Amino acid sequence: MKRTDKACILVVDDDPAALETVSNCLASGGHAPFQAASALQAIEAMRTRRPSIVLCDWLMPGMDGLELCRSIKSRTTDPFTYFIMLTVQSGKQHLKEAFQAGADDFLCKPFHPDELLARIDAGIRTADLYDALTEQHLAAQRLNTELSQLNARLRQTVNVDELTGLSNRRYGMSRLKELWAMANRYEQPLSAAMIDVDHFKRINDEFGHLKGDEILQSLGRIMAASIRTSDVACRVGGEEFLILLPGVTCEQAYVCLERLRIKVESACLLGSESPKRVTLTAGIAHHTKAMTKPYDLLQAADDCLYAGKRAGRNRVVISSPACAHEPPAAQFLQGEAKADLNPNPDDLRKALTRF
Ligand code: GH3
Ligand code: MG
Ligand code: MG
Repeated sequence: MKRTDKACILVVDDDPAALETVSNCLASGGHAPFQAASALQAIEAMRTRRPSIVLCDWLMPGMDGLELCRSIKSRTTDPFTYFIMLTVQSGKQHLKEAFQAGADDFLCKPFHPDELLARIDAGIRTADLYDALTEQHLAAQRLNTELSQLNARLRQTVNVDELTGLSNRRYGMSRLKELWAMANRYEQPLSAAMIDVDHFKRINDEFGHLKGDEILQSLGRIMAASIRTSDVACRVGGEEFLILLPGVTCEQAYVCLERLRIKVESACLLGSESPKRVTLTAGIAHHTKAMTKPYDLLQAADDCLYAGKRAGRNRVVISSPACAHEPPAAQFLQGEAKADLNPNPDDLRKALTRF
């Protein structure tokens, strides 16, 4: 809690005459102290007024000045309070005991008014310095929190595609490098699917760019819902997507992408009268020992994608030489030369249910 008054001084003494003497002396120095006639009253005043300085008698009935000092100094969450012990106990042992209890200064009664005012000034300077440091510390903490939030947002924007909410190309490429290294080291399967929306330019031309954007957003949602958490789906270009499937063979990837293709074909319709379907073509490649770099995997998937485009679109094409265990049906898919022999996706799906 913040103080109500920075130079607020609390005088604590069970002797009303002593309270008056000290208060008058402080008033002569331009201060406006307030009073407490016991340690308990002082504790209540600490809570409500937040004084910078407590000028306290030692010997009081009930809680004495030493205990009050310990109690005030043990409250680490409160603002700093400069504690001056004002006592008739002038021995060095008493002085030592007061400082050990946390007192910041020690003054013997009877005191000289100038000395009391000089010590009060020193106390105000110290309390002000503590307040300034606390303020700086709080400001630094606020700044740190803001910075962490900004950093989290920055990390998010650096890796996420704004339109679809999927990962972006940068993130996809960095994950590809990691997954490629894992596939090499542990000889685990790794498949990649390049996906391109069919005739998207026509969609934009016919229904407008905004509708085109909505379609891309729907595709993003469908893709995100269709993959496993270990898969990585990202938008790599305008209407082009990449899905990385670690631990997944080419045949399993085919089943996954074929399911996605069917979902998109049935979910994304454009126009109300004789609605047009949005379709996509996908090319799948599988990590092989013959490949020397991650780009080879993307290139192989891209080759399949374009073979699929040439063969009539709305299909999934797999790069069969890349498959560790080539499915019988995949014989139709070997190489670009045979691309137009691509089977009807339904026939291929039936054949692949065995895998
Ligand atoms: P194909 O079946 O051969 O892939 O034909 P296509 O028309 O999809 O391919 P093309 O590369 O000729 O056109 C892609 C279009 O995608 C052109 C471009 O205006 C559009 N496009 C790219 N980025 C965005 C985008 O963020 N929003 C929208 N609405 N359209 C985009
Ligand atoms: Mg396209
Ligand atoms: Mg394209």
